[in-house]
Amino acid sequence: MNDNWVFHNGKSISRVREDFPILQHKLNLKGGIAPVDLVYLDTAATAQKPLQVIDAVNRYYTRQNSNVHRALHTLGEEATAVYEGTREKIRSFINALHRHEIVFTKNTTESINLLASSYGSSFKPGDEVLLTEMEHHSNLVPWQLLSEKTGCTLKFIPIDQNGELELDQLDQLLTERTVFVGVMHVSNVFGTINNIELIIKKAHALNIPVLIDGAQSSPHMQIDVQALDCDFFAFSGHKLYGPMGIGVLYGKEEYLESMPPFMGGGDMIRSVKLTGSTWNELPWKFEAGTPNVGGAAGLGSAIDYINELSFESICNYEDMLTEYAGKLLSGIKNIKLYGPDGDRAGVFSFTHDDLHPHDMAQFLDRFGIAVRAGHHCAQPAMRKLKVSSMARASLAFYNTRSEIEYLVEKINAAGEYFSNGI
Ligand code: 7TS
Repeated sequence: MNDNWVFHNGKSISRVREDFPILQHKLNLKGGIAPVDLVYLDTAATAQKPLQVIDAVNRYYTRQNSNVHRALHTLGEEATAVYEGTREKIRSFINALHRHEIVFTKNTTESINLLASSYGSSFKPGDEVLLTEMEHHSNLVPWQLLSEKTGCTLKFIPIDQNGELELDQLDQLLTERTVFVGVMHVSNVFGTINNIELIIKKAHALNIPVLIDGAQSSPHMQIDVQALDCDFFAFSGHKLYGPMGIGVLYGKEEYLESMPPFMGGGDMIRSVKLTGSTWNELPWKFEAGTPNVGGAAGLGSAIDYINELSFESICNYEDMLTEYAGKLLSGIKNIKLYGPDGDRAGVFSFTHDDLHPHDMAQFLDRFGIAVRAGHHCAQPAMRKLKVSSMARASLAFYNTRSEIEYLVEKINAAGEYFSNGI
């Protein structure tokens, strides 16, 4: 056991864990079992929040709450500064060229719906949208809805049994009919890190814009949208240690400028007559109605928190944890671990020969271990692998090697418990 990692700012892993109140909290289980420590291994679903984020939301509602962009009073100016300040933090965090290329949404799902409804509104029958078979439903269903509306066709880069993209098919799949490419950066099922650089390069050679779904990559990898040269990048604040209800769509200025509004209402207009309206400039053209300013306050604080620990330091620690977890989990008898053999993210989906993933998740829960079980909102990928459900452990920098050892111990115990015919 070696849990003595120290982050860039001198904080040890145990000190970092103290920043997360929920990790200090005992879990009250059903059935009269004594309260247990939480072992949170479900960060791919949502990340826990440090006190700094919770405090920022609290501070916003206790001292700064006001509507943005419209009040001339002090509080209104302060709330606007908080909201727009977070936009700048995000710009810098993903290295976008302009602040107005950062559009606030509710989450990754809304970012992709915005894009499909707005950018996709000009698609015609015969146009092709290229996705992959591993997409989360949120980067699939909005395009299916668009296809029903516009008659465009959806095509898919296939996946193999390791949950990796068959990129040798890319040249055939990208055609003169392809008008858009959307691909996830990191798989929330397999932990695959997709070669998006290659996909972007090949799509751009044919002048096709590319969306990267960064829901699972943005919290665990340094993102540089200019270096990637992606045209759109979507992610969720709640997976980035921020509050729920705030997300981001990054888009290159030239594309966002050309796109019609997603929703109509207050703040997104320049002038309104009964007979028609004109639109506000970027990014507000896409932000109709009162936004989630408290969420922005929390997300800004989450980015400050990450920067204080240093993203590089976080990534190094998570890489070490991921390698350790991969080694231990792949050594467990009777489980099948999905995903690539080599480089991967800290997302480990598995099935057990003797018990259903839901039984596995419920068994682990009795020991305070939170893992997800199910189809992980990626039913086509599961179907391709002929699996209806998987259990999934996912990591973050607040996890420890001893937690992984505990998980492995209890997976083994679950196997024994169920193979004894109980
Ligand atoms: N894209 C990917 C790759 C995801 O993993 C998720 C959520 C989404 C999009 C949607 O994010 P949202 O914030 O809009 O809901 N993934 C998961 C998961 O794996 N378990 O719960 C949510």
